Amino acid sequence: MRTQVAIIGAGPSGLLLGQLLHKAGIETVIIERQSADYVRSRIRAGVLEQVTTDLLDEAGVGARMHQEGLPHTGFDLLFGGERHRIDLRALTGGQQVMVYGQTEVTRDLMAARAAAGLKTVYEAKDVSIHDYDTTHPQVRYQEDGQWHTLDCDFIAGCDGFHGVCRASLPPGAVTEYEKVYPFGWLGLLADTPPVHHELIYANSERGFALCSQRSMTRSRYYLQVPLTDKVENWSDDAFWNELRLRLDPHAAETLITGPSLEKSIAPLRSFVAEPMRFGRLFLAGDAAHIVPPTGAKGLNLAATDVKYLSTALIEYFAERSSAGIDHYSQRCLARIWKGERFSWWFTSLMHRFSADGAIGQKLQNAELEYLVQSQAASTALAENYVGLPL
Ligand code: RFL
Ligand code: PHB
Repeated sequence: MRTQVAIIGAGPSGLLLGQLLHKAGIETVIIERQSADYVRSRIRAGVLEQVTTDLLDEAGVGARMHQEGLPHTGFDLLFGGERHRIDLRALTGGQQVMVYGQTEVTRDLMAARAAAGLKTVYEAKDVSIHDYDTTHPQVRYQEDGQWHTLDCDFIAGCDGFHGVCRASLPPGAVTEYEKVYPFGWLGLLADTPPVHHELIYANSERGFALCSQRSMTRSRYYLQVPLTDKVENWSDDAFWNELRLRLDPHAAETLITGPSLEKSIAPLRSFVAEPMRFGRLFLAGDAAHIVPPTGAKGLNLAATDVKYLSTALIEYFAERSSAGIDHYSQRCLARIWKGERFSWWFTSLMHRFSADGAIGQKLQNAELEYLVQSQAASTALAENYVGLPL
């Protein structure tokens, strides 16, 4: 089999890249390790920047998002038992974010790919990449017990943090920067109305909590938990009780609880691999970088990588110009590091770090008070949250 761009991974990065390239008449084949149902059922991100929604429109998959997504013009910061609204629209000259689940983005992209009759190999086994430092890269994999070879012009490594592409690079080819945080997020999804019409980011003495949502009838909540915690040790009741204790009295009283549809624990990590291009192999999305979810940046950074990569590949195939390809890594990393910085800063501000002791909490409180009192500080938060310009 032969294609122009072999895409490894059918997460949001791989699917969006496939769609943008298809629109430009470039052939792709996606090779995915998991089943389509498994990919569709992963509960992850919920907040899309304008840059991401524009890109989904450009890919021709924005219709349902505009119908069912919830535009948000602000969110609440809760600390010292009180809530303070961050007015994103007022602070950024009219910008907002869109609350629309990654599950739905994935579903829309998969439907568009199927409708266009584009090839995706699900449940591929033993995927490996070869000769990406030549003009004839190859991908090998097993499907239904048979070995296959996919010849291509380029390989896009959209295979997430635990993927095969970055792991295949020779030692020394890549520099990795990493910070692992001493806690995780326990997430719970429930068919209950959200406690508030906007998100609440809470810094409480008992640890961070986040009240998010997927629709007017579906809520997503998170709790900071020790890395040693196991999801089996958290009954739904224990989750709801702990969440109430981290909220302000009004939110705690009005919180509507119900059985969980999903509960899971995710570790928090900051990670960047440099560079993101190796000959004819490109890394994009979580394959190249991870942010802690506090700033809601992961999927959005993945989308901008894909924007830069699709533009570069379209330019290459249309004009045989490698200018875009040559600048891919540098252009992505400039934006990624700003996303990394914001995500690290917001995580540091909102979570309990037991090692920092009482002085750590006092400093956090002082910064939070400054943040809501100073227009300059609120603006810096707001403009990063809605997303920096491309
Ligand atoms: P993905 O989604 O991990 O997809 C990678 C795909 O590659 C496949 N794969 C392979 N395929 C073939 N061969 C192999 N050897 C393979 N190895 C792996 C995998 O099965 C998978 O299908 O990466 P991608 O596409 O780069 O997308 C990145 C986003 O998923 C991620 O950044 C976000 O979910 C992060 N994130 C958030 N981002 C936001 O922008 N806003 C948010 O509100 C937000 N909230 C979150 C989040 C991530 C979270 N978790 C669980 C880490 C909340 C949470 C809790
Ligand atoms: C989510 O809804 O899953 C979500 C929202 C905001 C974040 C992280 C996750 O910062």
